[in-house]
This record gives sequence, C-alpha cells and structure tokens, in this order.
Amino acid sequence: MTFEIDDSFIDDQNRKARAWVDEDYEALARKLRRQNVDIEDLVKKAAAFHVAIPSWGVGTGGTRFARFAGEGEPRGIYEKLEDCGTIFKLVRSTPAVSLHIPWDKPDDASKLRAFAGTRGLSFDAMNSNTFQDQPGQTHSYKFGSLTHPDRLVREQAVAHNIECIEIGKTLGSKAHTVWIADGGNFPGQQHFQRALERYLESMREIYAALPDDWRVFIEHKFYEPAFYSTVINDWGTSYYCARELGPKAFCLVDLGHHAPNVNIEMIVARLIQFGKLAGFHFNDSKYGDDDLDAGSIKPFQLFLIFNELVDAELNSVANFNPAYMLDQSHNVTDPIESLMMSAVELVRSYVQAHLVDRDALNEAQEQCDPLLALATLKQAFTTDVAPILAVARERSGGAIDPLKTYRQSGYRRHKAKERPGQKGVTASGIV
Ligand code: RM4
Ligand code: MN
Ligand code: MN
Repeated sequence: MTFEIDDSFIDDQNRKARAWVDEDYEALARKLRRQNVDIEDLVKKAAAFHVAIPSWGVGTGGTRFARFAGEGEPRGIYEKLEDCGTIFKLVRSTPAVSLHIPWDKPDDASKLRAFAGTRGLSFDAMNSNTFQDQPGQTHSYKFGSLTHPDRLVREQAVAHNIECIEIGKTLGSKAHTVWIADGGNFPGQQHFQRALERYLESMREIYAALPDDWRVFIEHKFYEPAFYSTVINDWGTSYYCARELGPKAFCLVDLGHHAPNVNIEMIVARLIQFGKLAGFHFNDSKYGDDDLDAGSIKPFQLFLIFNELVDAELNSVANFNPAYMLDQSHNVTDPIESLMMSAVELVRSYVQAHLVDRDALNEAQEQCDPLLALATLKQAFTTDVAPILAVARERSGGAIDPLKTYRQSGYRRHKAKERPGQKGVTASGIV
C-alpha cells in the first residue's frame, strides 16, 4: 500500500478554511451582483475547466548545467500517475495526463489505463520524442528526424510517431503532438525549403495513421536545441503545414516558443479565426523557453490569452476545441506544488476572462476609445476571484487551499520513504 491523501483529511482541512471562504465568497458575490454577474455561473465555469498534466512534469527538472534531484521523486510511470492523481485530488481541474514516449512508454498500455482509471485519470495527447537517441536505436537524430536528408532516418522517426499513436489508441488518447528539434546551428547547414518539404512528406505519413476521431498537433519553436534555425520555427509555418496536411491537423501554442515580446494573444486570435488552434502548452518565461510556472512572470499576458479563448467560446467559433496542457520544468520546487499552483493560475485567468464586460469592450472598440477598452480588461483582471476558485474546488471534492493541504498531509515525506535511492540521479535531458 502506498500513501494517499485521504478524502477525510481534505475535509478536515477544508473545515478549517470555511470561515474565510464563506465571508469572502459572500462579499465577492455582492460585488459581482452590482456588475450583473451571477457568481454561481463563474463557479460552474471554474469547475468545468480542465488542463492536462505532462507525465514528465512530476519529476524534478534540470538545466544543461545540473539537475538537483528532489526527495521521493517518482521512479516510473506508475509512480508518476500516483503524483498526478494527488494533484487531481487536490485541485480537481487536472483529470488527464499527457505521455511522452519513450520516456514514459508503458509495458502494457491497457494495464496503465486501468491503473490511471483507479485514480480517476485519463490520457490526453501523446508526445513523440525524436530529439534524443535511445539505446539500441539504428539511426541517429543528431542532424534531424522527420526532416533529415537521409530517408532511413526519416522513416525511423515516422515509425516512432506511428507507434505513439498506436499506444495512444489503447490508452484512450485522441491526439498526437509532434515537436521536432530539427534545425541548424550554422548558416548554410540546411536548405530551408528542402527541409520543410521533407517535413511535410513525413507528416503526411503520420497523418495517414491517425484514426478518424484523432487530431495531430504541430508544435513550433523558434530556437533550441538548434540555435540558428529550426524547421518549424513559427506559427506561420505551423499554420501552412496544418493547412497542407488537412482537417485533422492543428497548430499548438507553447507559451515559451516565441521570440521575446511577441504578441502571443494575437497569434492565438489568428489561429482561432483560421480554425486551426490545437491548444496550448502552458508555462511562463522571462528570456526563452524557460518552462517556468504558468502565471509566475507575465500573468497579464496569460489573462489576455484567455480573453481571446473566452471570446471564441462565447461566440461559438467553428473548429474551436483547444486542448490544454502544462509543459513546465520544475527545477527548484516540488513539482506537485508547482503543477497544482499552475493549474490554479489557469483557472484564475479563465474565470477572470469570463468577467470581461464584452458589451462595454465592444463599444469601446467601436467608439475608438483605447483607454476605456483597457480599463474594461483591467477591471476583470484586477478582480480577485480566489473565492470562486476555492469554492469550485471544494464543491468538486478538492481542497480549498491545495498547497497548505498538500504540505500538511506529509505526502512528500511519505514518498521519500516509499521511493528511496533517488538522490543524486542525473537527468538524461532537460526535464
Ligand atoms: C520542447 C517542447 C515539447 C516538449 C519538450 C520536452 O521544448 O516544449 O513540447 O515535449 O520540450
Ligand atoms: Mn511544449
Ligand atoms: Mn518547450
């Protein structure tokens, strides 16, 4: 038997927080009523918001300099699912897990699915890995995978992606995300056009292997590990490829994969308008693909992104069914804590975006009143919706204060005993 946080423990902790939640909830309900907003509608919205946890996110991450292992880290996919189950239990907005293959390749996918089911978890998009060589692999990805000049390397990479889809079918997944590290470190290293042609050729084969009710997500990234050029460098290239591939191909936005200061919310709006938004890898960054916790550096940007998403939701835009996932690397925090708090930040932005007075915003836009337009957004962004989030969690069986409840439960201490011998283990990659 492994340690799990008991429902009754969560109830006890919640009882202690009752008084302030009730008081703050009532006060906020009154304030929102003045704005003609029913707080109960927002609680329902908050409870319905879901974001997937990446299987690789529950282990401690590292940088290219070092990795400092945490206590009681999960040692395999089953223990990772235990941690995902704990996150889900406390915050209630994370019912699905996204697997990276072969990092978390299951020996028996049906067995893994059944185990996940016992924790109330299901499986979200699959993720392939052709940015590393695996032991015993025939061809190297050192100079690329789906776009490699050598047909044999490309075939191997295509086969790997199809294998991911096969595993995903058994797990009940409905999407496959392809991020490739292909690119160049030196000017002249790659013929830009030929590389993109080869990408499309490979992706067509992967696309052909998709079941009817599946989608494929193209994830672009403008640099790293290739430092001069990447093949799928920006959303324009991603959009072009998604169009070329067909109706099951969409463009995924990872918040850390853009040049500094790029207007990401506008990219999101464009992809929504063109019916090609796949979804997100949420994280935050200051400099590059920092994979910091969502909402920790640029919370207003996160809100503005959700403002576009909620706008689309309210307008019932066609082909709008975004898949949400966190894609973060927790190098100095307990990954469970970071993932819980990040999920909470997403729900916060989502609820705040629902608070935007759309008629007022529209009016300000039509009247060319920039200041009033901004003030309308800021009014929503500066509203403290914490009581809504707390009540939504509690009503779905989660914790009013997930961080405190998690720490009080001693979960990590128990795992340190159950999962010994992990100290000092070095990472094989960036996560
Ligand atoms: C990449 C990208 C992918 C993720 C890998 C680990 O930068 O964000 O989504 O799978 O990192
Ligand atoms: Mn990503
Ligand atoms: Mn990334």
